[in-house]
Amino acid sequence: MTQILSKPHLKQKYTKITITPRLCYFRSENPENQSDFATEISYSITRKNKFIHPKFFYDETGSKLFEEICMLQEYYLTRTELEILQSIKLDMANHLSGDYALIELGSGSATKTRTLLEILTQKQESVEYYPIDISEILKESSENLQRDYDNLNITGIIDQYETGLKFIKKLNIQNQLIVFLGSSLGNFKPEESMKFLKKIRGIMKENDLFLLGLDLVKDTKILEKAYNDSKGVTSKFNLNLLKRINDELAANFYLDKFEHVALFNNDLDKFEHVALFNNEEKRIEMYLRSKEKQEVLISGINLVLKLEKDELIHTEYSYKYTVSGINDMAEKAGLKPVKIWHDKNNYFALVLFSIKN
Ligand code: AVJ
Repeated sequence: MTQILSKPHLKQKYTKITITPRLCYFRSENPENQSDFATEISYSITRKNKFIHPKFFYDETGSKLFEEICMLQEYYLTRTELEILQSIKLDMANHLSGDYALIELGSGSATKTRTLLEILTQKQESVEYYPIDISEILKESSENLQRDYDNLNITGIIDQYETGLKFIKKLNIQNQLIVFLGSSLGNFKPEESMKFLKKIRGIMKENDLFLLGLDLVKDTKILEKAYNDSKGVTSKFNLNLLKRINDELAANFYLDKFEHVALFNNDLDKFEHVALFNNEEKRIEMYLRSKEKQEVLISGINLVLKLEKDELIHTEYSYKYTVSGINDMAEKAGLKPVKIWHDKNNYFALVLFSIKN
């Protein structure tokens, strides 16, 4: 999960693409590219503890699989967060005095965003919306949104979060409502989350608000089911990382879940999805397990990868939170919790912060 090979310090250049007078994008000229993928994979997969960074889940196939995960019965997160958002509309509106611009980190398909846009577009004469997302999915969802709200102006930023935030800071927007939903913060380790929250704190001014969606600690069985669904979508989402390496780095990871992958003489799939809750660390841990001792040729990076039987490749952490943990985190990041909402089962929380002064 180390970030050492990403380069957030590099000066970013952006290309502006104007679609309509109310819709434009800025695309970073320095996004995640092929050589980054190759460089990061050749580093991370040759460590003693092999890993693949979770940001690589979201190619086109992976993004679609994630959308599918969000609709699964076992994956309560998306549904529950949406339920909370719908139930707090009035309350939320009362926290917004004056006009606000909406800034969203990781907007994805923007389904949940609609609940917030409904509040803002009804209250305000016009609304400025700045979605930041690394995925080009942003274009599709933004076009749909601008069709549905005629007093909405969208400036999309296609970039990684950290550089996207720097871009926003330069715009010096008054009254920002920053949102980071879906418990995406959970992908970061505690020290990385703290850095990230401080970055968000760093772009906030007096009246600004920050809405954060976090998954809460709960019964282990419920948590583990959410990441081991009966339809096997999460398994496919996880294995898609190896398919990407096969396709993009010319490797021969054998996966029978993806029938069209070129095969040798195997008649078994040699990797399996593993997800379990680590109670000490309060996180779901995802891995790909090598079902047998094997060697995988990754021609694109000139590597023969040796794997032992049952060896694990780590692919994701998904941290779960407690209310007291959230309060501690906020305190350290210089954020003041204004309000915490949750669903009736206490599965998920939405936290509204202002800056602490
Ligand atoms: C998008 C990071 C919030 O951790 O629940 C879903 C990703 N991984 N199923 C999560 C994910 C497996 C998801 N986040």
